[in-house]
Amino acid sequence: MNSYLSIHPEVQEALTNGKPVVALESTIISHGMPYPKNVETALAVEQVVRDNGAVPATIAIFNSSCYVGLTNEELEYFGKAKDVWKVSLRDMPYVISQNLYGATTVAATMRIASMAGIKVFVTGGIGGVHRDAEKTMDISADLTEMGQTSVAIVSAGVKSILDIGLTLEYLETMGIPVVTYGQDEFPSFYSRKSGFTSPLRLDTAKEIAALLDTKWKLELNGAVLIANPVPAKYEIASAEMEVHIQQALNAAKEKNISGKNVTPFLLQYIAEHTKGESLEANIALIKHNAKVGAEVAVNFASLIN
Ligand code: PSU
Ligand code: MN
Repeated sequence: MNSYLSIHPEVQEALTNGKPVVALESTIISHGMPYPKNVETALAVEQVVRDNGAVPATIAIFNSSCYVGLTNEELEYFGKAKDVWKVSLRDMPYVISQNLYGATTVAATMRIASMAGIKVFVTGGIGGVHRDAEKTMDISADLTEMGQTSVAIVSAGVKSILDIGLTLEYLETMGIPVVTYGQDEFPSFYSRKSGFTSPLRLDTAKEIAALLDTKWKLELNGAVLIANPVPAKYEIASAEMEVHIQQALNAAKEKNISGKNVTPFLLQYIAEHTKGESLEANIALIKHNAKVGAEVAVNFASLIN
């Protein structure tokens, strides 16, 4: 056992007995949503995972250790505290050796989930290739991590703060299957549409689990990205979001926002300027992702046991 891992006893019991487990990230709690909605959502998402037959394992860093499965009090801390680091792969050794609090991104969460033996991970939106990346080189470590770590990620597609076309190209280069659940078009987080046809489509959790099992038995290491469209009722039209996204991008440029601050800045700007609507969509889609992720984890566990 890796000495930097602290696995919650309930999660450990499930892993030991081959029961389905779903990993969840903490950057979305500390840096992706305002308090107290972030904590309420994190708790509700864990409950959705349980209701659908899997054990939730929210991942974060503290006490110089990677925690897999948090208590409600720990979740509350990560939602409330202001001094929590946003931890991608490159930040892990610093935050652990300095004994700081770290909320893990998709990249860091995937890696820690994989260390613990968890195969399915649910989030809202992934990082990707940013607009203007040909000038800024801003490509999320989420993508390079997906190229090497064998965990399935359920997200609501790619947010259009990113360049969706370039992100899909990058995923293809890295050999990462991109499967949209139940429709032909790749979704763009707030919207079920993006203008891009999904590279692959599957209509059942069972078929997705079979794809995962096949990929990894072929020793094709790396992630599978499962894009789950936002429920239609909560969808926000792309044209409406584009106005806010353009304003957010302009504000980021004016303020010279760079590096790891870009994504949190854009997310916060958009959340503030679209008020309740985008937050409500965000909460609805992550709960829906949790349901699909749990179903995939349940089907995958039944295949390998
Ligand atoms: N996109 C969202 N919500 C989020 C993030 C991205 O819609 O909360 C977070 C995730 O934790 C993701 C990270 O892994 O931002 C990507 O950051 P960066 O672009 O700096 O790699
Ligand atoms: Mn970046």
